[in-house]
Amino acid sequence: MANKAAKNVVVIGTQWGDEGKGKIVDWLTDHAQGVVRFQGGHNAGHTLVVGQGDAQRVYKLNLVPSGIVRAGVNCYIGNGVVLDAGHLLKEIAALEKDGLEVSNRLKVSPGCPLIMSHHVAVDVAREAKRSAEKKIGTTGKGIGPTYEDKVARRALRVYDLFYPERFSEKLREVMDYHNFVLTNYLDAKPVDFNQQFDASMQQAISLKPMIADVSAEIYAANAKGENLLFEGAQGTLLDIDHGTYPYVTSSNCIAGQASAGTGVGANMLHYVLGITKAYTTRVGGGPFPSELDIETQGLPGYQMSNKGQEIGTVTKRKRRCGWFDAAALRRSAMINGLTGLCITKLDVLDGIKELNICTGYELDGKKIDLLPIGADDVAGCKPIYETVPGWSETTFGVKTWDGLPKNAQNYLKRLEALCGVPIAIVSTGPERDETIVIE
Ligand code: 2SA
Ligand code: MG
Repeated sequence: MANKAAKNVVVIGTQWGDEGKGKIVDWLTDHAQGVVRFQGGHNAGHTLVVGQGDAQRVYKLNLVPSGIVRAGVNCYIGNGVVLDAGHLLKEIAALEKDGLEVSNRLKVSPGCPLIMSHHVAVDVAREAKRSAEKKIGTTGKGIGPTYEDKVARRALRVYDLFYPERFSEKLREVMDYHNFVLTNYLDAKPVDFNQQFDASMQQAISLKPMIADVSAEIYAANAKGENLLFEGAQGTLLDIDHGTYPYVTSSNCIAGQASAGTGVGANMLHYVLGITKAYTTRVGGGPFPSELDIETQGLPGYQMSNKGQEIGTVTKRKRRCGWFDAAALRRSAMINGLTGLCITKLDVLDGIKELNICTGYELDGKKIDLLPIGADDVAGCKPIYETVPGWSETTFGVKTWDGLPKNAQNYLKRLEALCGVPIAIVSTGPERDETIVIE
């Protein structure tokens, strides 16, 4: 039986990603002994700002869980993550160069499917072939094709790396298949078997000490009373099943995946914290009902884009921006079973005279108050807005609820009421102490 004293939190993005999960995971890690990734891959970009003044450090993480920047915290990569071993080793080397201890605190599941050169080639070639309006806008990291191989039961997984003969045989078979697709359907060049095989065998040597039965390890850690944080990547509306399909990523990004993507029972997930930006952003293609113009100076969308520094951490693409969408949040609250919300980047809205909140949509002549399923219906949604007054004071770095301007408090209370989930935390800046906890 898991120790009842342990309190585990699943940190989930409730929108289209980039809600500021990394900072909150880092902040919560003060009370945790382990941080676990359970889906996605190095398409994720989590930015952490630690310390002040000259001592300030900014860490950008893709695969390594955010807990790594706290000394003594164990980090785990669960089976639900698709692993680019070369990328992981580079990320570890860069963090270790920065003075962090990584390899002795990071454990990787042998069950992770491996991202390899053929997956990247297929991802990029497919995107290139799609017409402008059909582009998913993937990060080009090979995420989709690797999850496809997993589901098709032909993926090479981390444990295969340690059996060279078997690895070679499987790799040849799977590469033949992908090279056929690349050259016959995607007008692209084939990838080289020897190059991938040699690289994988090299990576295996460095990875070996980090391989562990993550499911058993975190179960044991929890039994000792250690608190765990399950760190989501991307966001609910990018979930392969529940998101704006097909404009989604290829993993389940919702809270329940923390169980399947690590191998722990759902009863070990005690609290689901939904990280929610005070407005909405999306990077890549797909429908976005409350989207705004981000290019015209002086307009709210421009402010969100520029003040919010809304640029993809991985791909450096400009993120699309728009008003807060409460109807999308309601969907998100439902499918994640959110216990509480953490609102981030409130300060980005400082100075906007009037704020719109999308409370529902008009779809095919009917009014609805819940984001519909699938991209086609979402694309047909005309947002219905409620307008509330903004505030002129700065909320940046405010550390108490009472320190927030009245209209900012009202805005937050309105979001809470519309989404039906209590706000537990408000983040007012990237640093650890720029955080309001609501009792
Ligand atoms: P993929 O590469 O197959 O997962 O892309 C499919 C869609 O998922 C979106 N996606 C993301 N959206 C927001 N943030 C992500 N991480 C990076 C970041 C993205 C970046 O932190 O900024 O740098 O561009 C992320 N990863 C995947 C992607 O845009 C596609 O719409
Ligand atoms: Mg991100």
